[in-house]
Amino acid sequence: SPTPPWWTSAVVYQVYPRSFADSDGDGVGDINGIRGKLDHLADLGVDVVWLSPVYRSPQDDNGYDISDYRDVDPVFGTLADLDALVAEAHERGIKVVMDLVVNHTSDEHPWFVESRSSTTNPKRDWYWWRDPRDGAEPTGWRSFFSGPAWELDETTGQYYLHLFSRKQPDLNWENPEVRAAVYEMMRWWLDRGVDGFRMDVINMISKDPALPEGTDGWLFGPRLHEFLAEMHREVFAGRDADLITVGEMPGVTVDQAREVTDPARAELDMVFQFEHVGLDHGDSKWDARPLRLTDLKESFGRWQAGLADVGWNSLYWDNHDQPRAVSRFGDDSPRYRRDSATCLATLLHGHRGTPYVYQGEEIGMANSTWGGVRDFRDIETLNHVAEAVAGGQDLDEVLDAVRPASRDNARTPVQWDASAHAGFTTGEPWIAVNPDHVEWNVAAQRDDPHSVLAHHRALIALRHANRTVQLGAFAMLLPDHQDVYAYTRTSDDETLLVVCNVSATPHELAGLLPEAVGAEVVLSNRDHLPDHDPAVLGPWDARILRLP
Ligand code: TEU
Repeated sequence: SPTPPWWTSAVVYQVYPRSFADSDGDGVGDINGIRGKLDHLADLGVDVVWLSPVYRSPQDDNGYDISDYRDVDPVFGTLADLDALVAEAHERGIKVVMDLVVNHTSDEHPWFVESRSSTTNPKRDWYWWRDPRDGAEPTGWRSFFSGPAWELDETTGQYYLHLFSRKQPDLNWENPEVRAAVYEMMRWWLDRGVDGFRMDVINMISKDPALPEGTDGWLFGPRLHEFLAEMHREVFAGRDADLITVGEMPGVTVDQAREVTDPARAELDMVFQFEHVGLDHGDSKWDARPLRLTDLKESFGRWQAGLADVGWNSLYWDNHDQPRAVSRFGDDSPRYRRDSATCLATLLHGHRGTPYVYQGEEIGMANSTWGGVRDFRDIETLNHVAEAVAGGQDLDEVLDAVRPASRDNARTPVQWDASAHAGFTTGEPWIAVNPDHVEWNVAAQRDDPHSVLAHHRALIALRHANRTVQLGAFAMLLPDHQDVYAYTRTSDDETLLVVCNVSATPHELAGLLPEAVGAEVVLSNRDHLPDHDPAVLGPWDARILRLP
């Protein structure tokens, strides 16, 4: 069989630059701050760093609103700083992936400034402009960040489309000039030495020009595959063996993901799907409900099976949009925080696919404590609170729903040490540091062989070393068990059994998985503890075993 792509044995680490490390004391993380922490990433063993956007931006959505694709925002540094970061990462064998946000630009991007200037401007058609319908918005589409997805521009009397904030107008990919400009910009970055792209909401770039109501109008639109294949030809052809491309795709189905990641179609290497992060809430992300482990198994199991022969999975719990997994799916109380963080990590990293570690996840960073509205920074959160309160909801009830779900939980500064502001900045941080940093920080875990950090190091090393973890076939076990998540990975050489107790209730191993009793332990999160009993899965016990 042909050599598998390098990213089948790789682990990616996501940096959210604003919250990673601040080198100049302005309270906002920056590129030189990242340069200063590359040894932490090398020590962890990751192969790739994905940088959330550092391009020039008014920062309405923390950089996901770009006003210049070919420059670095001064708050993060300079293009020269970025070149140095890429060179220093490469010296350590770490690749660098840029965030590519091309579903929309900032409204301050020169393309949009021109486009809005008149109905006859040559760039008018670069965005989605429409006349009012019955004196109001052209469609009933809603913005992800509350309110209608259309904004009236007084100058010309037309509406423009923004699926996200009104400062993030959607580009019109129907226009070939738009596509050519994007591809040229992508080639420019690859020529500069970057190693690929994480593509923001890339399954929204094709809209149906008839603008039908509902998600059919803009999600997985009629020309998506055509655009991705064209991008591959125009940007990646001939150089894709060394690159990694991952498309962020809210709402993507297994079948769609298999098509997009089928190597024969030459579109993308892998996608981020959203099913598992939708299992613990209702239609709205603010409507929390408990996760049923059986739902998680049904979902992950279906993705593993669906992409077993064609395509590839990406694996993640955390990113800059999601609350912290240890608080959400684990137990962040002092008693179980370490064990549940290492258990969740083991569960995820044992699957077939490319694991993504989000900054702070490697030390078990948790959701923060939030008081009132003034503590939050995130536009999605703030717009939701404003809309809900304007609609008559009680502020305290709205805040109760927002605290565990806000994206800001992922955006508190990385906790490097126990000092003031966690060693993140010498200035005033742009968002408050989680008070738990005095106990939960990188310095406290670096030399502790049983820390969450050490456990991540071990999981990453195992993926690098073990062909079965990389490519072995996946089979789910115990699909109906409420607490224990178990599966095998099988290659020609061996069968590994991954067994995780996703609860604080102990379970006898012999009754559940007799083959596990006495099997060789490849990796365990609790076997150093005095109360450890090999025959019993303790609270949040997680093991990777080699079956005889
Ligand atoms: O997010 C895509 C997206 O659909 C978000 O609305 C996400 O589902 C939501 O934040 C979950 O609460 C991407 C980026 O990751 C996000 O940070 C940006 O705000 C968004 O696109 C617009 O660029």
